[in-house]
Amino acid sequence: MENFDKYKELVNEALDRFLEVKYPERIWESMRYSVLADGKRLRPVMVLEACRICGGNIDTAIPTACAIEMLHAQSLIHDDLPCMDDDDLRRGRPTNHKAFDEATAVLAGDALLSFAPEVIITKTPSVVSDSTKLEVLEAFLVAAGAHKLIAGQVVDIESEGKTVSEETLEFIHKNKTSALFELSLFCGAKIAGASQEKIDALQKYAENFGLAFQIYDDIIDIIATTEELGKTAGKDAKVQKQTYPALYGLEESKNKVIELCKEAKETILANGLESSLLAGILDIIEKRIKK
Ligand code: GRG
Repeated sequence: MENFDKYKELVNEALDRFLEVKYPERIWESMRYSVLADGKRLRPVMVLEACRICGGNIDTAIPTACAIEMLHAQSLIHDDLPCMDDDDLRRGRPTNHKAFDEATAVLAGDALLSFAPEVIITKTPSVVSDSTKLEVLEAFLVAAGAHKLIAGQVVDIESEGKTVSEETLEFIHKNKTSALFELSLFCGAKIAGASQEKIDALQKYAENFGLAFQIYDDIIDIIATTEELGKTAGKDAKVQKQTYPALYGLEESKNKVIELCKEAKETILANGLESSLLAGILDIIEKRIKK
């Protein structure tokens, strides 16, 4: 896919640089362990692509792209803890608390959560105005906290073992999953100085993409192996997690993913946002779901 690998390489190189090991080494090693593990880098790639298609210079968005990947890694470290999902495997290797210990994993997550906005403030080139930086920071903090990510996680935990409505399920997905895609596209577009119209279209894409991606993630939890996933397969059913496939079955879930991908694609096309990358990610999900 055009630009994806190039962006991924730029992000990996910058993450490695920003997360240089300092004293005390153990905390930085633990942060690096999870952030630099082999993830798809979807969120930072979206930051850079939004910046490019809105006419910006992608170099100016790299610190924000890295900060969002750090936030994502933090949410995965904490999500895997024994007090939450209690998972042993993530990104094809032992989870942070298994490789280090629980206290270190909690602290590595906390440290990433405060280091990420620090990176936005200290590493964003000065061609980006302070007011834009402030808007990016506000969006970052709103997404990371009780308004979004944590709200989604709390309702998700409360819902385990219960039958929930479609609205509740969408609330969880919108806040746990779509929120970081919305944040990524918003920040990339803002840094490029995009119009409100383009920002709105990207937000709509992110909302539909996020929901499609989460339902797809829940479908592959059922149909793929642990080896293919790099995390424990079949976990959702085991803990009676409320997911779209659990509530509506595989076929209806696949149809929902296809419908959401179609809507997301139409949104970018209708708003003149030419991106083979944003359209290509949707094609990959659709193709895998139809197999
Ligand atoms: C922000 C303080 C604070 C806490 C976070 C734990 C928590 C609260 C939220 C959980 C968020 C979570 C785990 C959402 C799941 C989203 C999801 C589909 C993750 C998998 O994303 P991929 O497939 O993963 O992009 P890779 O490894 O490829 O990056």
